[in-house]
Amino acid sequence: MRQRPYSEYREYPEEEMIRRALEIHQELSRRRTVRHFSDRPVPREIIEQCLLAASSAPSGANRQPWHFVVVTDPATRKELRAAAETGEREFYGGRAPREWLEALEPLGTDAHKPFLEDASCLIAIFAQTYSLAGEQNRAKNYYVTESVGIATGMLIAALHHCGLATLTHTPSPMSFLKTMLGRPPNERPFLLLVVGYPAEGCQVPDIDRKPLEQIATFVEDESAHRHVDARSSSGEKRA
Ligand code: IYR
Repeated sequence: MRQRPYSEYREYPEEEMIRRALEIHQELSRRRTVRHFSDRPVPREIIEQCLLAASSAPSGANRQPWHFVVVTDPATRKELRAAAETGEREFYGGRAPREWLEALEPLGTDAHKPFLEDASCLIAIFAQTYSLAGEQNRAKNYYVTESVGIATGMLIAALHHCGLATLTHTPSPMSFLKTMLGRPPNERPFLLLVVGYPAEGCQVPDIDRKPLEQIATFVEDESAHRHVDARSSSGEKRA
């Protein structure tokens, strides 16, 4: 493939890098999954730009194996809600193992999905298991789940950055999304993203995020540590 200079890369002084790191940590930490939405419409321009941001995600062999169906039509949202609730009633009414239901209990979720109608915008995300590069010309896609997962994460972050709330809804089963939204055979439903403004007085579960020690392990060059210690003002060796 033709190569070109990476002229859009930006380098920052280290102080600014640290400031930016703190800033993105704070901004993303303010994101919460919301389950109560107002019906306030979301400007289409914002959705379009956020989808383009999501679609800049890295993907296996750059196949960009995703498709986003944006549903704002109230009648379609009503139908999607009905179909989702049918499956969810079975899930909560016996199909889900007891252990799974116990894990969900603190979140207070059940088969009622009013947010699918309340929120003004739903984005059904589809994963393309293969690309249709023309009639009868299938091209296998690679790392589809990873690619679509990364794009979805970027979409959620982009929408949050613009001041919109989201809910990653995983109706079970999800096949109705494919039939109701008329998607082609090379696509499988990945996730239904509910997008909008939180309802007035919206409450969220009082959860914690794991501390750094629990989520990360650093494998570092010990000699690099000694170097830093040697430079420290006291000059004392750490215990
Ligand atoms: N699909 C169900 C169940 C559900 C599963 C998980 I894992 C969650 O974090 C939340 C819900 C539902 O949407 O209610």
